[in-house]
Amino acid sequence: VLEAADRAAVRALWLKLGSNVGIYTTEALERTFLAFPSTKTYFLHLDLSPGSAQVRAHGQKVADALTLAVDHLEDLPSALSALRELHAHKLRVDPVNFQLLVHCLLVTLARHYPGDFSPSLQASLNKFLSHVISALAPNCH
Ligand code: ZNH
Repeated sequence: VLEAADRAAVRALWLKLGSNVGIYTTEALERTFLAFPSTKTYFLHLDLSPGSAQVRAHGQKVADALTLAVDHLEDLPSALSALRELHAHKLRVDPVNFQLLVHCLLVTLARHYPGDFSPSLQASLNKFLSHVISALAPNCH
């Protein structure tokens, strides 16, 4: 479970992001595809060219899932259970890829919110995102 200070830091950042979560998640996806090209193999059926509307639409879905997670910090495994099912059994995403996306999301947020991105915010976000990806990974619960 995340500590109260971590939860408060994540909620405060999410309030600040507001409706821009999708924009930053999309940038994080684009960075992931560029920096770690092997991640693209899961998305060969999508148009991955720069500025792609399909990547933007997928980015918005991932963003909405992250916002759902922020709204359920006390119980991520059950909030994300359907998505765990999807990623583990249907999409069969190798969990190492989750770390790559998280890395790119942190870089993206640090770039857009340099004044907020203290080491302690980084630590809280990293804990939050680690909980999210462990709730998405197979054999959690
Ligand atoms: Zn994932 C999908 C979330 C990561 C791959 N995803 C998806 C969705 C969501 C998500 C929400 C949608 C679903 C429906 O529609 O129902 N993811 C997510 C999150 C994360 C992720 C939250 C983290 C954090 N994924 C991921 C990764 C990968 C993936 C890392 C690889 C690389 N996903 C995927 C795919 C899909 C998805 C492939 C499908 C797409 C389409 O559209 O087809």
